[in-house]
Amino acid sequence: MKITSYRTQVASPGKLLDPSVEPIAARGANFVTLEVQTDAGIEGIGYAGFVHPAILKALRETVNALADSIMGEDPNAVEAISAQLLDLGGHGAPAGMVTSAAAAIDLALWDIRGKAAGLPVFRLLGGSSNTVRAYASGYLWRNYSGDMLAAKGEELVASGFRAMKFRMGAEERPEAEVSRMRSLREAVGDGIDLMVDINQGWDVDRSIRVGRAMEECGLFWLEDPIHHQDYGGLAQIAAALDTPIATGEYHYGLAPFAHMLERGSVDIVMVDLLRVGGITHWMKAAHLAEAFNKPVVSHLAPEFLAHCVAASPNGLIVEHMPWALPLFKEEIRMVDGDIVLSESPGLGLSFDQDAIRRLQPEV
Ligand code: SMN
Ligand code: MG
Repeated sequence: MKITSYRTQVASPGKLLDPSVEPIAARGANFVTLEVQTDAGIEGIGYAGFVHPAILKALRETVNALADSIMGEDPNAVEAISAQLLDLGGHGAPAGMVTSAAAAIDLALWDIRGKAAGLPVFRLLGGSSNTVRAYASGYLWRNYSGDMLAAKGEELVASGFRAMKFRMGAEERPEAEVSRMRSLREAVGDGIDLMVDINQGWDVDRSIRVGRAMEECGLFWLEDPIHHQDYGGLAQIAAALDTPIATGEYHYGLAPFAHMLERGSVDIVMVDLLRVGGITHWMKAAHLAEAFNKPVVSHLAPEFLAHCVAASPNGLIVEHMPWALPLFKEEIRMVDGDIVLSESPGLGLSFDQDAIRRLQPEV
């Protein structure tokens, strides 16, 4: 089989959102879609994105340049193609935009491989269960009061979620942070798992102080309390708190995962699909975490990463973040708070071309 052609488009599902209510999502839900065709008549799809609209044009050009370079290649050669594409980005540390663009191509190649084998990607990767736990993300923002968190949390439980992530780190006083959290815990009850994401907003002392105070609410994890490259600081926090520390989403490539695991900086390894370099590299990070006896969890892109978490023996839970879903004809199927993967060959997804046409960015 040979790769014969491709097409990229841009789309901004963030346009569907109200920027005064969901500013981060409205600004960040922008994508370059990719369709890759082969001489076997099989087409694979992928995307790069979660970027500011200002970056979209350059990202699309990068995907185009990398895709141009693999015409005529065998789509099964995911390792060789990925190495070749990352090499084009220069030597040394992974280059951000090139890695994301290479990841989009890697996704499309896995889609083609699955379709050629007649298997959904999670089975091609060696998984057997089509069901994987999920948590709601992208609904409980940092600017929400305790009452808003409680109301939205109840809504998420009513819609079937059994776990959800909220954001903290905006309050001056630790007591105010803990009180927001108490509002959410009281609203959803003890049976719901709660994760909290600080997005690197604290320092080590504050993380330990507030982290200890929050332990009464029984957190599932505390995510990115401090800068992602402060391996020593994260190790201090992980040692001081009973709550597991989740980190990893900000890192590009595979090597940082080895460093954080060796240093004891992480309890729950979070891997971003586009920053790590696609499915090929996401699975390597998952296996690395497995060797350290640590669970792995996804970051964004649930429509793709549910396959990877389902296929990983140490796969714990999928972040159900809906930003890219308007691009696809298919919806994510949920039963009792779990994602149930489709048995369609490949990634089980197809782009909704009408939606992509409607979602053209303004620039
Ligand atoms: C996050 C990352 C990127 C965009 C929005 C939110 C957050 C997460 O860190 O973990 O989902
Ligand atoms: Mg996060």
